This record gives sequence, C-alpha cells and structure tokens, in this order.
Amino acid sequence: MNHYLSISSEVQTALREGRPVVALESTIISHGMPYPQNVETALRVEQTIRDNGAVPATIAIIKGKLKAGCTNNEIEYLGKKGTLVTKASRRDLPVLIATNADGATTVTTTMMIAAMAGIRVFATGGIGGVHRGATSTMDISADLEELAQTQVMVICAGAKSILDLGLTLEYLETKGVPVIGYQTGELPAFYTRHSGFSVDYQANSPEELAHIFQTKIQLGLKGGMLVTNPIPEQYSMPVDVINQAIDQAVSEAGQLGIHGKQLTPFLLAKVKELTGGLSLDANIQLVLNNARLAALTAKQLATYKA
Ligand code: PSU
Ligand code: MN
Repeated sequence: MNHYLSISSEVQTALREGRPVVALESTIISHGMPYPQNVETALRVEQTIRDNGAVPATIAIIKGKLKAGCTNNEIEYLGKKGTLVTKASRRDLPVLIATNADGATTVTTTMMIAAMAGIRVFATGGIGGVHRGATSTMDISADLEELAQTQVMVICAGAKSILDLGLTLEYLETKGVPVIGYQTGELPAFYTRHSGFSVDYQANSPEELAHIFQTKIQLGLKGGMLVTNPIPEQYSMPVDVINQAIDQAVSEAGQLGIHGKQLTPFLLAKVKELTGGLSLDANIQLVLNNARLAALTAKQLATYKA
C-alpha cells in the first residue's frame, strides 16, 4: 500500500528527524464547511499547529495518491470542489485509487494514511459513531472500527448528538478504545461541553496524554486512543438551540429515508442551515482548539523517541 503513499517533503523531513507532526482530515474541508470558510479554516488550523511547535500534515486522496501533507493549492482545490470530492472511507479506497480519483478523507482514512506515514497524532472536529436508531438501521461509523485497529491518537471535541452518544461509548468500550477527557471527566458533545456521559479517564496535560499513549504503544496494544477536548466555554452553543436543530435534522432525515454515507453529511448540513453562522463559528473555534492541543501533545510524544 505504501506504493500509493505520497508524503510531502516537509512532513518526511520532520518524521525522519523525530519532530512532531499532526495529521488533519479533509472531509471537514470538502464536506464539513462552506467555501471559502473551509479553506480559510484549514489554513488557520495548519498555522495553529506550526505556532505550537509541530508540522501539519493535511491528508487527502488526490488523483489516486494517498497524500500525507497537502500544499495550499491542494487545500484550495479540495475546498473549492467541496462535496463533488468523494467522501472517502475505508471501503472507498480501492475504487478511488484504481480510478485515479480524488477523495476527502474521513477520520477512518485519515487515521489509516497517518499510520502508514508514521504520524501518531491527529486533530479533527468530531468523529462518526453509532447513529440514533442504530438498533434497527445498523448505522455505525467505520471510524469506530478504525479506532479499534489503528494506532493513532485522535483529538476531537467529542461527538455531535446527531449520534447516540451512549451507544457510541458502549461500542468504543467493546472495541477496547480508551476515551480520555481533556481536563474533563465528561464526554463533550461537540457544540457543547456537556453530554451527561462519563469518559474513562480525565487527563490534565499534554504530557499526560502523551504518556498514556506511549504506554499503550509499548504495551503492544493495537488500536487508537480517543481524546475528547471540550469546546472553549465562550464559543459553546446554548443547549436547547443546538438540540432542537439536531432533533429536527434527525427527523427530516428519517422522513426522507436518507441512509448510508449520505446520512452524516445530510445531518451536518441541516444543523448548520438551522443554526446559521452560530454553529459554523463554534465549529471553527473547536477545531483550532483541538489543533493546539494536538501540537502540544505531539511535541511531548516526540520526546519519547530519543
Ligand atoms: N462528524 C462531525 N463532523 C464531521 C464528520 C463527522 O461532527 O465532519 C465527518 C468526519 O470526517 C467523520 C465522518 O469521519 O464524517 C463520519 O462519517 P460516517 O458517519 O458516514 O462514518
Ligand atoms: Mn454510516
């Protein structure tokens, strides 16, 4: 598979020298935000990672190549083309690569490509999980299976309550994935800091996060680790506003019979439409917040290599 991997020279040099690198996903660019805010945000996220002492590696599939480290032009291309770029999960890789196509990588494929390149820390917004109603639809994101098998630390702001957060935690428990709250004992719900569900453990510093992940690696345990970093208080959204929008989005999706890989993008777009600029602003801020923590944690993790 490495034959299909293309690592940018900056990322390659950083990895060779044992310097910290942070992976970033591209579904958030092509499918997660409107143009041009998506491109602006992606570039700001990269800058935040640099400002905090690490090298960013935006991951995507471009013309059939698995890219670890996109240029600004490639980010602009992915952002402008938007939802015309295929949302690429694990199952999409053979077709996309065989046909020299483009793909926006989800948490799943970003983890896969990061691991292939030797990148151990990945910052994003929210992860996929067990959907509401999954007991009959069986809609469970491939992100959870990837967390079960690929050794990458994923730093997110929790999960949106478009998902069943309780079932998502149960699934992660079954699969042996540590769920660590950053300076909180509660699972954050993306737009809000609270969900009512507990995480496995509260870690209070990047040093501690790195130490736990390093220990996991040394134990030879496969699979990732999920770090949930709550949105900063001043950007968090009123609970009733966001929950009302989510409930309406879930109900409309049900009425329209939307399923499969279209469901998550539909729900995300609907929530955005119903809450306007407020949710986009919150989304941008929490991603920047995760990028900062990921860079600091990658720096700590790099100290173990010596
Ligand atoms: N949840 C969000 N924002 C996102 C996604 C999920 O709050 O951008 C994207 C991520 O790329 C995630 C993917 O990996 O959707 C999950 O899609 P699915 O539920 O179809 O597995
Ligand atoms: Mn799904």
